[in-house]
Amino acid sequence: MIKTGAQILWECLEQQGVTTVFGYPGGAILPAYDALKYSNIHHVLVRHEQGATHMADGYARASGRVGVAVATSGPGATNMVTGIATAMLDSSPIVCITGQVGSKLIGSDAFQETDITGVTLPITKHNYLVTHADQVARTISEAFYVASSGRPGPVLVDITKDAQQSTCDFDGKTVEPHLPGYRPELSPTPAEYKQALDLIHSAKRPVILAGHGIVLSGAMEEVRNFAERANIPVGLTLLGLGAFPASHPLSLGMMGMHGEAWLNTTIQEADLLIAFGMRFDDRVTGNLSTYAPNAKKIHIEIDRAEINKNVKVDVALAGDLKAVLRELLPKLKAQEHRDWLAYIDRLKGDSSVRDIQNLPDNGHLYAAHVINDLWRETIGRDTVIVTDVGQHQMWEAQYFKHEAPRTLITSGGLGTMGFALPAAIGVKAARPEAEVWAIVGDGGFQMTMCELATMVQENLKVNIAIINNGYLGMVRQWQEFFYDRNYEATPLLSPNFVKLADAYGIRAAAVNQRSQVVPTMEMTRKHNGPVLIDFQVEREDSVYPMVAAGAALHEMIRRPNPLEETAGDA
Ligand SMILES: Cc1cc2nc3c(=O)[nH]c(=O)nc-3n(C[C@H](O)[C@H](O)[C@H](O)COP(=O)(O)OP(=O)(O)OC[C@H]3O[C@@H](n4cnc5c(N)ncnc54)[C@H](O)[C@@H]3O)c2cc1C
Ligand SMILES: Cc1ncc(C[n+]2csc(CCOP(=O)(O)OP(=O)(O)O)c2C)c(N)n1
Ligand SMILES: [Mg+2]
Repeated sequence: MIKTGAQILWECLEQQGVTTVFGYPGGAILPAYDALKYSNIHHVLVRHEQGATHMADGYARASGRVGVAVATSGPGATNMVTGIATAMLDSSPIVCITGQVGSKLIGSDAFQETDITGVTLPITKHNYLVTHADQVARTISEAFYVASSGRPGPVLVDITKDAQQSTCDFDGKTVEPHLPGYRPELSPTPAEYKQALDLIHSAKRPVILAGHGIVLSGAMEEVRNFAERANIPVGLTLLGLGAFPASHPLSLGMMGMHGEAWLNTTIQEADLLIAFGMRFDDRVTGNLSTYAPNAKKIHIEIDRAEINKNVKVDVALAGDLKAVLRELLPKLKAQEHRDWLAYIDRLKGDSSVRDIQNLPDNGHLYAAHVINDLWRETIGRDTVIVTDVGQHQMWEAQYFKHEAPRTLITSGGLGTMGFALPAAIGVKAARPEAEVWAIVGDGGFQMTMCELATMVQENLKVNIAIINNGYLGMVRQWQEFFYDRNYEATPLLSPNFVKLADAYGIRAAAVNQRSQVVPTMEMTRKHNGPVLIDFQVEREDSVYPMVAAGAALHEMIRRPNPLEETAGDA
């Protein structure tokens, strides 16, 4: 049947299982928007194209399906750059579709022309420029395949206006991807498996480093079986949180710059690190020259480029984590590691001392209280937390105990402020049955708060907890520690968030006392629509512990007054 490129586009997206896209129209993508009338796909009108990319990203991270964002050429496409880079750094599968000027105009500085494939080359897994209607079907099929296979990531498809308008014969069948040079399937050799098992069986002080790759691979059960059979404690990266249950006796919490002190020490004293789908980010390792000096290292990783990139390893098992663990598990011997686990328990100390619920209420509201109360309030319910970037993000990682994968969605690698609200909208669109909370700083919220209107227009109940400390808190903390408390450009004026919410028809409340936290959360739950809570917290609190840039992982800055301990850092 003869169809336009624009019609083929939506049909192919439907073939890929797409039901929702996030976008913003404009001249060069108008033929595609016009053809939406033939499609059942739901289009969410965003308020800024960055929001569309974060929504697609949140959608993907919450569901495991590919998220889709649409924009016009020029400024529409360049507004997507931050969201694409965010997805790239965290291996999130999204497909971004942009309109482009007519193919004959390319290179002429035509109205709203930007070389978006050139701009996004280093921040996409792959990108395409489509100039004929007959290229649309194959390109969409390949884009979804590349985005979701191997190490996932963002793919951009730039479609010229004439490619959308012109016609070709389309039989409606899915075109298979044809990418002879792209081989995402890898598997280790029997010798490599044996080397890994030998190291695991001879280790006395092993630790598993659990990363985001566990979630991407769907290997939660295998990781748990592995850890339990070999009795090996598990430390998690920020993006790994939820991949292994926080309440499991072998869980040691988060590692790294703001990770648990006992875990960082454990890693430094280990004789074997077994890395599962994590990439030894600098926030995780601290100073590389002093990182886990006595440990052999095994790295199970799907992207060969990550192996020996930051940390030199003794054995690399290149492949999909779930498949690799399924090979290893039948040969893995049961072990005890009693002394090592007892030693780590002593490092942890008495956890009730650190239990924030046991601290006296000194009249101040700490972000840690808010987050810990939210965790307690939502235990046992299907809850997804989406954070923005900064201190509140780290406190979330420390005080919200994640039991299941895809329950914490956060920008780790790029650390993109403005991520939380739009990503949470994407999460709610993907998982309408879940209770979705955006935990966001007063700074980051103001970067993308225009998306409140998207949330209201779409009738999505996202609960928003603004952790309002009157500062760009994480930067203020660095100024406090490393720049003689010179608080340059970090005190932050904000609008009256309750009135702002009111202007959008969103119910809102301001909270500045601990006793109000739980009742306000209960009100939020009972209310049918979205709720925004402005938590006015202690202004100059800091996240502890902290590994200063360039310091060894075990050299942590600790909270000066343990009585005011708010982090798990006794
Ligand atoms: C303010 C701030 C502070 C931070 N502090 C910390 C901190 O204290 N601690 C911390 O941990 N992080 C911290 N981060 C986050 C940090 O920057 C990294 O984003 C994070 O450590 C990366 O975790 P990851 O390696 O598990 O995930 P990713 O970066 O997503 O890497 C996943 C890895 O898994 C691999 N993979 C993907 N699929 C598979 C598969 N199927 N099989 C096998 N492998 C696969 C990928 O190739 C990749 O190498 C912080 C971020 C910010 C913004
Ligand atoms: C887009 C962007 N710009 C700048 C930064 C640098 N940065 C990291 S954390 C932070 C402060 C965040 O402040 P706020 O949103 O109020 O959160 P808080 O740290 O106070 O919890 C800044 C400016 C960033 N991560 N992203
Ligand atoms: Mg702040």
